[in-house]
Amino acid sequence: MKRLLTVALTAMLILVLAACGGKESEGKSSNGDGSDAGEEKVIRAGIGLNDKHPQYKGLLKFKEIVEEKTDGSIKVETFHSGQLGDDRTMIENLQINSQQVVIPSTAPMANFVPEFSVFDIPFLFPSEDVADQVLDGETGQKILDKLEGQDLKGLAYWENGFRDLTNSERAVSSVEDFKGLKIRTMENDLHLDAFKELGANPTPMAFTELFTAMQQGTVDGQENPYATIYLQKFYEVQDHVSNTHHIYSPFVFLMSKTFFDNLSEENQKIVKEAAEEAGKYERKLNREANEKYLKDLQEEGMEFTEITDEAREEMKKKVQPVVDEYKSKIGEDIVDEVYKAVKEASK
Ligand code: TK8
Repeated sequence: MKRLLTVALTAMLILVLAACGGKESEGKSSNGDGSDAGEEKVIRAGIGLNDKHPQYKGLLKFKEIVEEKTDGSIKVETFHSGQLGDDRTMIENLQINSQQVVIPSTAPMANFVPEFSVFDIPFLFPSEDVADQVLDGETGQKILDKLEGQDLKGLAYWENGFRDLTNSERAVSSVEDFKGLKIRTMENDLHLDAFKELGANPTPMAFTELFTAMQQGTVDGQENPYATIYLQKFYEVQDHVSNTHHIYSPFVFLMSKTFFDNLSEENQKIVKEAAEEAGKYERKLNREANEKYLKDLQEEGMEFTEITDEAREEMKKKVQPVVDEYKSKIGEDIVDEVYKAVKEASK
């Protein structure tokens, strides 16, 4: 019932937004030759995290660069904390151009472009540096190009970061400790199956519902980088944190393809470069944040449990059957290509 109501409300909202968006673009339509000179355009940009998070600071940087370089002919309106919807809803908003920018984790993207799930392979990236090289290189670009078939334009990769487990039940130091834990996962089948394989009892859920679910005990735990755990105040409802580092989660900077295609070539270049530059800034802030916040989480009363290399190796072995199973679903070629790029970048 609740779900039906949510679906109905979302549909209504999309209709209303589409109606407004329609009017707006009529008034500001391009000249038909791809040139948008002299017209003011508005980018509605939304993210899931709050305004304290490096993701939002990065978005403000994008706004600053775009507005400056286009002399204000492109305005960027920013929305945080899922004000425009959860990741999946916002991606759908882009497809109908009722919203122009979103920066989701790559995990829910797999529901649109299966190849994105390659980044959901546990323990794929050994370090942030290797992730940067693969994502910013040819392989990363190849995967971004797949978005065009979904009316989306991928402009750059940003960083969510290495994900760590928190819960309110017990200290987790080994595979055995996952047993029966009710863990929220992102809306992604590989994540769901990997946590099942570890013995947990996972539930996929939008990020916007997570805090309440933990507060009410619908789930025992979740996994996200320290920056998110701290800045979203998850320590208020979670007691334990372990440095599982089980997945490196990229963000992907998406633009509505309809909107992008209607920009002049010059403005296309400006938004692309702004997304990349703001992304570098966001990655830097994010890395500083992730370094700092584990200590702050402990100061807020969370108990930290160290995962040894052996325990992490055991987790990796345990989920290997899931990885093997998904290889063909994701596409053998792309999986092999990413493994090769990781190896190359790790040298
Ligand atoms: C924010 C999400 C979030 C992600 C998740 O929109 O869902 O857990 O890590 O940060 O993209």
